[in-house]
Amino acid sequence: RGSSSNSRGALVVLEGLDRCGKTTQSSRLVQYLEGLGHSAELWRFPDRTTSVGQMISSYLSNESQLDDHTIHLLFSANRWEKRSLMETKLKGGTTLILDRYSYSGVAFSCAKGLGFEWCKAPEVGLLTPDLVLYLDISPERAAERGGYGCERYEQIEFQNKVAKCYQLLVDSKWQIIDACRPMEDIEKELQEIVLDCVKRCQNGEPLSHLWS
Ligand code: Z5A
Repeated sequence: RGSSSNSRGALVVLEGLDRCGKTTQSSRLVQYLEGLGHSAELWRFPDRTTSVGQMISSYLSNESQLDDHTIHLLFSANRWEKRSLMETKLKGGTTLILDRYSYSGVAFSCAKGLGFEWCKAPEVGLLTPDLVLYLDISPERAAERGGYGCERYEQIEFQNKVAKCYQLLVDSKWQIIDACRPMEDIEKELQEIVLDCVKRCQNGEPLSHLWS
């Protein structure tokens, strides 16, 4: 419970295709952890509140056009501008639940045809998550959920390519979650996995950097 002076918070990332349920589940996870007395915050990328984030937001809503490489680097810059605060929060004992992170950056740009290694390069040196929860759903099932189709990237064919690129990023920190089940079932499964991770981090598991 809570955090002692030498324990740190966990860095937990939720990833997946559009409408897989990341936002729903990440806010429920924060509520759950806070209910247990842990310090926890929900962060999302892109963070549309910064000036870089506003450029990204206008690109995503098709109000502006940018070269694919340029927007890729802006997404990355948007993570770099939060990096030191992220480290401070984690070292201060706060668990961060992230709605998207570097994996989205690589998967979405790679799906457009940019090189896999080129896409990874600007992420090198950011903090490595302790856990990546991939909410697995087909683009067809996701499209049946509310609000699909308003932003750039929200097309089934493109989302299929993104899913394939995500598979190239899977490593030992990942857990693949069946996201087609009722919200409450997914919620329960995530609670167990995340609590276990929070405890490991409290016990001193060191922070590391992408992608080394
Ligand atoms: N992008 C990028 O290219 N490069 C980067 O570096 C980053 C991102 C960080 C914006 O992301 C776009 O930016 C995104 C990737 C790209 N493009 N796409 N696609 P975003 O996170 O702002 O937007 P989003 O992916 O479209 O997220 P979303 O719309 O907020 O979806 P979600 O968070 O996964 O799902 P949700 O809001 O929790 O749920 C969607 C709906 O489904 C909602 O009505 C829920 O009530 C419902 N739902 C949720 N769970 C369930 C279950 N289990 N059953 C039934 N219905 C459910």
